[in-house]
Amino acid sequence: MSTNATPPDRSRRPLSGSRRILLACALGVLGTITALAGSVPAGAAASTLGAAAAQSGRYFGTAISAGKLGDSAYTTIASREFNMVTAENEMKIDATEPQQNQFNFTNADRVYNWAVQNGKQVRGHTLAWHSQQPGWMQSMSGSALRQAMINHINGVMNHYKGKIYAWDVVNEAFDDGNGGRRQSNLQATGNDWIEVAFRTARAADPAAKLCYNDYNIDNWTWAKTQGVYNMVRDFKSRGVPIDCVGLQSHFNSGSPYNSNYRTTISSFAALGVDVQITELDIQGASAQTYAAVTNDCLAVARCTGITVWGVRDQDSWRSGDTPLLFNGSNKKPAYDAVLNALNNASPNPNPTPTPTPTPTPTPTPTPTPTPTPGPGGACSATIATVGSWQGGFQSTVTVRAGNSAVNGWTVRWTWPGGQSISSLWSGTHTVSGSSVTVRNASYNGSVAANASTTFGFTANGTAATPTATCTSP
Ligand code: 9MR
Repeated sequence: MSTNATPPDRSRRPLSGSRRILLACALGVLGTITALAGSVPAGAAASTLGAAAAQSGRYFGTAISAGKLGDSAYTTIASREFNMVTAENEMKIDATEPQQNQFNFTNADRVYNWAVQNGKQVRGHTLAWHSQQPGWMQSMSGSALRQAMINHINGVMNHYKGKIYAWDVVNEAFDDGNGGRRQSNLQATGNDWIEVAFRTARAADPAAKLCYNDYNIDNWTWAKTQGVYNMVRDFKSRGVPIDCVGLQSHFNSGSPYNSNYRTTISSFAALGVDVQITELDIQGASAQTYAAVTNDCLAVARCTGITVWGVRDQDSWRSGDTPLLFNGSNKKPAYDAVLNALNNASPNPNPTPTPTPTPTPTPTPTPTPTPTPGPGGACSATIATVGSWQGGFQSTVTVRAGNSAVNGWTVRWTWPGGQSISSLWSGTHTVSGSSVTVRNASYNGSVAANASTTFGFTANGTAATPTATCTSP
């Protein structure tokens, strides 16, 4: 971690100050309550979007750009109004892993630190996407790309482990027209790339909600909406770990708001996932449409929050559409409409449950063989199952040096019952029958005396933890 701030872990639930207030009211002790950040006394209207949303246990967020954090007009509004932050570009793949295996969190941390220092939670955006890939990834394919995707998810989620409310694990993986998958280099690695991404993400940070995020899945009648709905239903039925669906909700004349939006939200929620409106902007910013969107979210208990895609119109990726809530420092009519809707919400009757960890968690207790400190250069390896599902599992292998440093290592094991590796990261592997040989990657071959490194894999078959041997040249 290189973040300067170490915030409390608030990743599991949106703000709940108002619920505490209401409870206190019922106990008749209102007069003794000290103000809670982001909350309002019962009966009074909240004066900011974040505080108003918190009254029903929800959040109201915005996209933030690191490059604008020096603009005090921008930060004044952003810090006052919102209690959730998404980095507009800074946590994307090209920003966080510009060269393969060289992670860079400089700008991502600027946004993250600004958010937590101003009392906000953070949505992570995004880990696996066909767009904004760094050049090295764009030119990859097949198992190398699959492995690079897994490695990227692990690298970024590990950096922010325990600190992110929800991650957009996979972004925009569906085709606009037909409800099928979008063609991309990631899709070409095999149709299971999305579930592998989610399983990897769950193992990397079990505290974060894991979302699938897309645009043009707002209108319930559209094929793309149905395609994503069917995928989420399938994931839930097979125990693929998914906690939420992000409806980007970029509304314009080509993709207008439709009153069946509430059906979309409630239908996804009925599958057992949260719904978050993740990138809201509306061409022309009709106050009526902004109110309708807000009320549609408020009508569904598992619609846990709304994020607008920028602070002021001038900050929007579509600034010509004037689609946001502020014109310069001025609140637009749409702002008042959203604030009123939030203030009129009844307390969420069924606030967000704690995210369920992997629905079919079978963390196999792994016997931990004591590493045998051997002669100079010796190493040991231990395989642990971190998650499993019908027909597959994911493991982490810890490679530990003995009393001397090792420079290069090889781990070998034999599968007991027909297992096979589907994807392996932080190492390179070869297979001969049931025997697996894994050699270090370029960046993790050197392990100091008594220190350790890890690699990981997903595999087909019944979870197994065979004894592994480790040798060092
Ligand atoms: O707002 C983002 C803009 O600054 C970038 O140039 C653009 C590049 O892809 O991405 C924009 O954000 C997108 C988001 O990451 C995913 N959904 C669509 C958003 C608008 O294009």
